[in-house]
Amino acid sequence: MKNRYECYISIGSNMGDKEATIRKAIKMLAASDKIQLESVSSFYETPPWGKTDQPLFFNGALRVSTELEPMELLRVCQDIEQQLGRDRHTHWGPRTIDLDLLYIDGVEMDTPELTLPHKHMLDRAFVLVPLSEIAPGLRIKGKFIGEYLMRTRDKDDMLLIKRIRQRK
Ligand code: A4P
Ligand code: MG
Repeated sequence: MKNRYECYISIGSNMGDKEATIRKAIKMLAASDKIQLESVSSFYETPPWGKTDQPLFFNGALRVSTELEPMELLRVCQDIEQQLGRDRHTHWGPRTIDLDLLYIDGVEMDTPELTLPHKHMLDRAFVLVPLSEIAPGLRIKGKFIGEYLMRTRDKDDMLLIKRIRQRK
């Protein structure tokens, strides 16, 4: 039998109709017969991190279960980004949609194409706040998500937009 992976994915947008694009991306992921959508966090409006002279983002987090290998899942995410008009130009710059793989249970890797756990996830409130909603018990490098979250600076500037779906 094939391996199944439990994967956490971060989703973000700061161009166009952010909420509609995020919803569309989630639908597209869930439409794959190899990917089961298990949980979706609330969406948050978040101040831009890294490159600060750009519009506010919408961010959320997802949990999926899949038989796809990590690189295959990344390709599916990149495909969805492209179909939704993602243009890769500025590093950390504005984007219609961004799907990042955060964490895959039991997988650690560090290649230019894919680093797991995601190398900036533990410093970013826009990742940790939605993730802590859907994975309060998740431990990364020996610590709970909430412990990393307490150390981030930008967590109080995040605004909850709406709960879009209850956890299963
Ligand atoms: N890559 C390596 N590891 C991963 C991974 N775990 N998940 C490679 C996804 N991709 C991974 O990504 C660049 C390369 O990273 C890809 O070729 C992939 O193979 P990209 O999406 O093409 O480019 P990018 O997103 O501009 O760069 P990067 O470094 O991924 O930026 P981030 O980290 O995604 O940051 N502020 C707020 N509030 N909310 C945001 O969502 N996002 C960013 C972008 C900056 N500031 C933000 C937000
Ligand atoms: Mg990215």
